[in-house]
Amino acid sequence: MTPPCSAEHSTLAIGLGANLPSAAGAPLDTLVAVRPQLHQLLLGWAGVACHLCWSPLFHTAPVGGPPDQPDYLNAALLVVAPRPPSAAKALELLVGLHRLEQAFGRERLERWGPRTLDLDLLWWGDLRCDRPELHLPHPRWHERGFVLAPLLAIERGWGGAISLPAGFAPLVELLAACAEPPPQRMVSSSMAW
Ligand code: PH2
Ligand code: MG
Ligand code: MG
Repeated sequence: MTPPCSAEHSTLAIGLGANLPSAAGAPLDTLVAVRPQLHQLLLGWAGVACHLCWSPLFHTAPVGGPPDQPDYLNAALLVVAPRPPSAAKALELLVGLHRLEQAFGRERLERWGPRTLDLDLLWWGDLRCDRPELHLPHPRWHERGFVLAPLLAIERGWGGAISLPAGFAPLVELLAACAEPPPQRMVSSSMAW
């Protein structure tokens, strides 16, 4: 498969996470259920078919938040988006991501607390956005194993470097610098979870 970088396309990354049951079931059921809905959201948002690359699922130890929260399931999604990145379009997508989180019972009670579903916009090309509701690139994406390990799995599936925003080290170096315990790939989940 071709790595997603060309003059007409920009790469957008989304992080997915869950560590509480939702109406859909356990975190695995939530992520399986949200996947086609997220696909639909992105098709509508882009206005044309866009190429999606899903990572495998990873079991990850919680980072931050209350000490007793359950482990997470995390994944990442790369979208080869046909438009030039813009803050207005990014904010439009953020609204859609928040709607999906709410549809799966997301409650915002405490920072980094447990959640039924978290959908984070990580970056969109080199777009910078510094608004209270959206910071791009996401300020911590590059130091979190639960984000980096899924992205690296996508990269390895391609066999070529995925295009990161300017100024970041390669994924493999970023992951090696992480202090967290290494995320464990879910053995039963293929790329088609
Ligand atoms: N999300 C957080 C805080 N801590 N830890 C793990 N393992 N996975 C997450 O998705 C996660 C977290 C805030 O969004
Ligand atoms: Mg998050
Ligand atoms: Mg979030």
